[in-house]
Amino acid sequence: MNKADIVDILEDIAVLLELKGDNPFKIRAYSSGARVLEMMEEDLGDVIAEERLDAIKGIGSALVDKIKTLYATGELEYYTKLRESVAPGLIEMLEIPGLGGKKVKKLHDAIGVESIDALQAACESGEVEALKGFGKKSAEKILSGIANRAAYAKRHHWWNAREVAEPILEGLRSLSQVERAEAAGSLRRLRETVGDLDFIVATAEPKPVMDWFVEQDAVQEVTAHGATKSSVRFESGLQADLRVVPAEQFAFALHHFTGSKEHNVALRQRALARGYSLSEWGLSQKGEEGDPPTEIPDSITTEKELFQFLGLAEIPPELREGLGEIDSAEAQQLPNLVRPADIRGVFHNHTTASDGRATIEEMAAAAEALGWDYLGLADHSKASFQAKGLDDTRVLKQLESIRAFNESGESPVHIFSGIECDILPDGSLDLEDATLNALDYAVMSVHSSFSQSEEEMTARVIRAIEHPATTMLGHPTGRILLRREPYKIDLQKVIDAAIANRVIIEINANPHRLDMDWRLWRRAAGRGLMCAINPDAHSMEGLSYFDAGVNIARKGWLEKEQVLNSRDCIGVQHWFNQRK
Ligand code: DGT
Ligand code: CA
Ligand code: CA
Ligand code: ZN
Repeated sequence: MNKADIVDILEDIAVLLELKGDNPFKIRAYSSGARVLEMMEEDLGDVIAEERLDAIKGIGSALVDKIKTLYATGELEYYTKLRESVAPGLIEMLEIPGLGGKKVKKLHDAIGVESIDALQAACESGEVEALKGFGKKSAEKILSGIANRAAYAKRHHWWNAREVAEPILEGLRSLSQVERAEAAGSLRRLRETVGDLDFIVATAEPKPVMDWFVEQDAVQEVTAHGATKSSVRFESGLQADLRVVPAEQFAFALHHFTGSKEHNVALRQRALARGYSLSEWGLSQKGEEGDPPTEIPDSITTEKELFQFLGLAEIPPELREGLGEIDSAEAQQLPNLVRPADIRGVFHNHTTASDGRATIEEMAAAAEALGWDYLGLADHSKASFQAKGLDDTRVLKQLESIRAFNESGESPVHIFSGIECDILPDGSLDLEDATLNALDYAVMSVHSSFSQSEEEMTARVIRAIEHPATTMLGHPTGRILLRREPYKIDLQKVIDAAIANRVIIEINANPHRLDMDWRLWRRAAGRGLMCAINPDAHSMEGLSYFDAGVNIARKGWLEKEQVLNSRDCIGVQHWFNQRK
């Protein structure tokens, strides 16, 4: 078992012990042991092999054997037994944002709740707010946490959904009976989260295709197994629908089940206005008097032909949200969307200097493998102490290392030296001006005091944007998809300030963030806001998240010119210099 998973288990043990009301010193031993292990720079395998784990400060003797066992076997009886000794309902309650082990135990001891439903009832009846240490506000917070959890549980991050979808699509395409197969729905529209997967297959022999689909190894439950539609559920809770159609209906079915509903409604209206009715089965004449409509061609086999028949340019799936794409397609003014191949480097990434897992050299090698010209490194600043953020001295030391690396000529990838500098609660910056000025660029981000009022947060971020050293604003709402709501902030004012100060806003491409949201980009970029797509990579593999960021840029109607990452090294340097 790898180190990160072991850290998770040690943290779990601490929470479970809290739930049981165990000795606080013992609990702390696990949670701080987890911290120490997480921060350990050496390879865990080496440390274990050389019998040096006991010598590491902060890893107590009770933990040493457990870490070794987990590393060697991936299992730990103590942990399994501990989990079994706690009511599953209590463990589930921990998923409610804001509820930790201590609070759940208090609630359990005081009013005996052992499930989320019971807790919800106790909040609604006023029992929780009457408890010492809780009050009306926390009862309300628990209720909204329960509501969010229910809504979140139904959806999945696009990145994970795609990982499930890809092998299914390959499997379908490899069946001899399958003529065409595509994934449709929100996955194809590149939405940030996906409710369920939708597959469309063209075949003359549905049965073996349906059988294959419901018999896949990963299927946990078959919820429908019909002649034209089947549905299954995987272990993660993600569900998938498969619809099978004859080849001549494929383009219509693919279009219909790609959606969105809003887009479909608009396209159907357009068809009606021209004398046709459009459905997932095909096009037919309405049979009303008036001008006889144009003959329907013998076959429409692609979406492009369908759009053309209705007088439109082909609308890429990611623009099909009913947000004006049909008007643009009619005027032949759809954007020429930025593509993954346009990306020549990314800017917001971490190394082992703060909380990343790879060195400058390793990150550069990963960027080279992606074919990039440059890579921006932006480690955390000191206020992010839990991420080992850098103080001024360490920033300047890293700058020296990056210079030396560039000068060594050992890599074709140019490293831009940056920083992800904390925006402090009052909007001032976490590093000296002289330090920030010495760097190529600076990403400013909020990592603390998330519960400020909207006025405070907006003023805080705008103050940072107005600082002359600011190049980019990082993850502007702090949201974690399906886990943490955005903090309160007036993004329109932030966008105005960014445009006025020529500050870039990033699309944080981490699949759990995708922040700033795609819904805001079209208008903002139209008004002159520059975008940067940043994977916020904490490892070599993390760089590949840039893809998810390109998706969001495309959903936001962005063209290459509106994305700094499409410029070459000189173009980027030029932008940075201009800001200074
Ligand atoms: P999801 O699964 O919630 O992430 O979102 P979608 O868009 O994948 O929605 P889903 O799976 O319910 O249905 C796939 C597509 O089928 C949807 O985008 C549009 C089409 N569709 C489904 N129900 C309706 C409907 O009632 N009216 C229309 N016009 N289209 C529908
Ligand atoms: Ca779907
Ligand atoms: Ca569906
Ligand atoms: Zn950050």
